[in-house]
Amino acid sequence: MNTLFEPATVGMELDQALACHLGDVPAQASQGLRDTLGAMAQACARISEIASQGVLAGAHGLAERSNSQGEAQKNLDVIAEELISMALARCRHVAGWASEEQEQAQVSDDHGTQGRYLVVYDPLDGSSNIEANISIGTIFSILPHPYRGTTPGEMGFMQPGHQQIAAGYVLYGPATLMVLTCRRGVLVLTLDRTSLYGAGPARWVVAQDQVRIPAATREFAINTSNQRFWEKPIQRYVAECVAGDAGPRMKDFNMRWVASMVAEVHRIMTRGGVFMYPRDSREPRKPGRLRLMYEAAPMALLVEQAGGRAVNGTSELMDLVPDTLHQRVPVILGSRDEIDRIVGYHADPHENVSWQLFKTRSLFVQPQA
Ligand code: AFP
Repeated sequence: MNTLFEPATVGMELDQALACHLGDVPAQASQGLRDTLGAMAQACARISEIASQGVLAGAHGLAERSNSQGEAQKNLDVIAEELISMALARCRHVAGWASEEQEQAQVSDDHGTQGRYLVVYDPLDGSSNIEANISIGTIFSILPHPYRGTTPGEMGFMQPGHQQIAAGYVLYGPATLMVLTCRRGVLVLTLDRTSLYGAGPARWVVAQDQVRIPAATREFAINTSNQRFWEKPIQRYVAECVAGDAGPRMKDFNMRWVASMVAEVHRIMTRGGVFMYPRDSREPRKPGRLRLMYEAAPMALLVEQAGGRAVNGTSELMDLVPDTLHQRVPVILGSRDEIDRIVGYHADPHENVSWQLFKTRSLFVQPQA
């Protein structure tokens, strides 16, 4: 993990570390955000406990229903959704929430008008990996309730990523980690699993603070089985990486694809890299696979807070104003130098003529003797 220095919060528990990060925020607002993040943290600790029990906790297999997107739900999707929505319903600072698993936004029965925050989340990202025992995660975003005193309608959720007050993910891997930001740098906390079996709340302990993503990298992540459907700038960028030191980049690259966005982003947080789920021509009306509000935007805030960049190819992801809760977008994020290059390719007015040159004249491949 790239940290600039060993900050004072390392070794602190979640609420104490948040108090440090939010030292400049008025106490009432600070306490509201701390309580809300604390509620999310406790729900995710429970998800971790169940996920780590696998079939023994009924966490595998398909549920007998589909989500609002018509996607088959896994048992753990349903369990995670119920744990998080119940935790948010009990939190007096949360006016409403929206989930990948629910078509409509939910309004809190008790705090719908006075709650400060709206929470948007993907309760379990990477579900196709559950039975394969590959890392999965939860992604969440905290927005201001724009019309306090009234109950939040769906329009209240339609805020660009720049409006986020906080964002985070929980990675259920060999260790369970929570990575979050309140716009004052990126914290990494480790779940102390021994606390799950005590009488008190789960303990999250700061392992790193002020994480920095290296600007340069030689590692990229994309599902290359979709290569023939990509737009030219992505085809060019990936082909140049694959060409390695024999191609225009004149250096070799490494590729990864876990099919779990949370795991990919966390690898980037630890050593840099590029993650791409670009638009492709399979379904021209579908601008991408990933959701703006509860996947792209929270990850964009985290990546940018750690010094990286997050775009859709031509615009910063956090500038995009959602039209609908479940809107999809292309996602390209990670080490800033590489994202800058990819944005440059998208802006290339000559349709990548230089790349065509490499392909046809093999400038970098020595002719066979
Ligand atoms: P699931 O939650 O359906 O497994 O999707 C995970 C995801 O949204 C994201 O976490 C991955 O990066 C991406 O989809 C993987 O998509 P492919 O299966 O098309 O590679």
